Amino acid sequence: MYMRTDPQSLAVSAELLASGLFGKAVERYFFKLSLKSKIAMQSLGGIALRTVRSSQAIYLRSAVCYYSSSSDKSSYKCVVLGGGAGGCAMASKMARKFGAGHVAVVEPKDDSVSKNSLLPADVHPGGLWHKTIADSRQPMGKSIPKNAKWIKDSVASVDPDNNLVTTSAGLQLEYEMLIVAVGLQLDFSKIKGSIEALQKDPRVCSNYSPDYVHKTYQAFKAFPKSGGTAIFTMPVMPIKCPGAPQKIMYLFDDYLRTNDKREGSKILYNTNLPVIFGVKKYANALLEVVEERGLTVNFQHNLVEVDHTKGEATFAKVGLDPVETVTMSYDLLHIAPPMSAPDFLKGSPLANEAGYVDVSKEHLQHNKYENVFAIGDCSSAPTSKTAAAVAAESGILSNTIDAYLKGQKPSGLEYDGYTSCPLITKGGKTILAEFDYNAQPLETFPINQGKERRTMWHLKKDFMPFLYWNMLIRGHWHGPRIFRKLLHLGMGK
Ligand code: UQ1
Repeated sequence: MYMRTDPQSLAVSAELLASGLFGKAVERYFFKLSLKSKIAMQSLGGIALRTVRSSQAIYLRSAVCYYSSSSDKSSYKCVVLGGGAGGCAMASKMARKFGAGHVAVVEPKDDSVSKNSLLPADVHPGGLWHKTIADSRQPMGKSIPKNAKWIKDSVASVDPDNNLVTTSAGLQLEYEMLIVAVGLQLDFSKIKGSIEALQKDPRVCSNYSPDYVHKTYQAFKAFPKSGGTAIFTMPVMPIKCPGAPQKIMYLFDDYLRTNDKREGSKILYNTNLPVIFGVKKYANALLEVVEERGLTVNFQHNLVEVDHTKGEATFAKVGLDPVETVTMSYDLLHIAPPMSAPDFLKGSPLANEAGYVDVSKEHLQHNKYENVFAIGDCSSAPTSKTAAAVAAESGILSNTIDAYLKGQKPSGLEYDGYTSCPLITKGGKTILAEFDYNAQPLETFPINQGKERRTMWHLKKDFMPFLYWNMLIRGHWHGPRIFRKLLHLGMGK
């Protein structure tokens, strides 16, 4: 029945429905059923009703229960919130599964931006990187699958008890299954003066913001030839792409060296964390890089204020009671802002206490609402939030949804937290960190990935964008697990 979605059927159905109490009763009844019984009802009802030609009116009424397309309310088998990597990957999979017209993607942005854009790919410093900002994005309409409906709006609220999403423009979307993939929001407002500094001070930049990423390379170029102080900040976790705040520092160091400006300059990495990286193997490798390049790391320094009129940044020293602050002058300040779950999610029935979608970390299915799933940065899965994690999660979630549609509990392969961070340590060199929930390395290649390597730089620079745009967001890339198994001859994890 739910196949009858063409406008004429719907128009007729709408009329019949409006004029008949019976139709309303059927509608209410159908929406109260669980998805499993709905599917059973659809099949049984479909067979029965199709054979009784005289009951066409009832048939049409039932059809409209699924696709009542009045101007402010519509229904879908699957609604996906978010058009980022996870949203597009899952929308592609679901649209292939359910066919055209059954999947909606709610996403307000015009452009689709690769997580690569958080990385120096966007910055393109002085020929170190043969890519431009434009390479890291494409129009959203190209990323959202053609056979899914793009609803260009943001989410105002989700009512999972009634399977209903309301958008900011007041549109109501009824769903049978909901996939939440809304990412994280950037909380620049938590750093006093940072937004004004980003708007007005050419020395202040952030690769995390699509609005200010273009300033980074400008700030590189404007850095005083006579020397100065550059500060790169790392906020309270979790953030997306947690390697990005230090990668840009390594590229800046490289930029200064290439342009004969390094002498007389101080480069500081002021991080809220007590470690440079959460996995010991890679942390040790990075500490060697930092030492060799003469970079200063100030642990447990959290950026709290920027005064661009004085060119000063103030940091709270973490863990001290009473809190102590230290103010430093800058000639370049790269800000990685704190992040959090989008506001509509915080405090919603879908969220855990921290505001993330409360899903099982093994199967990504909601802990309370079995027809709700999450992927990517907005989920409560305690992995490091990267596109590589999204890739691995998309394979797991696909299995979870298949099991759900068969009325089964998810079983089989569990998500091990696989994530990856290609740590660019200079133009031409990358440490490819790959690890799991337990911060244990989970490396694809049978070589020591803790070493800076040119091969990994090429993998990152030349292959990852292809993988992202052509495989991941189309729902065809589930991470390198199979290759890891093959390359390790089936041994290891
Ligand atoms: C990966 O799967 C992925 O997602 C597409 C990334 O983001 C763009 C990555 O950076 C990395 C490293 C991986 C892992 C892939 C391989 C082949 C090791």
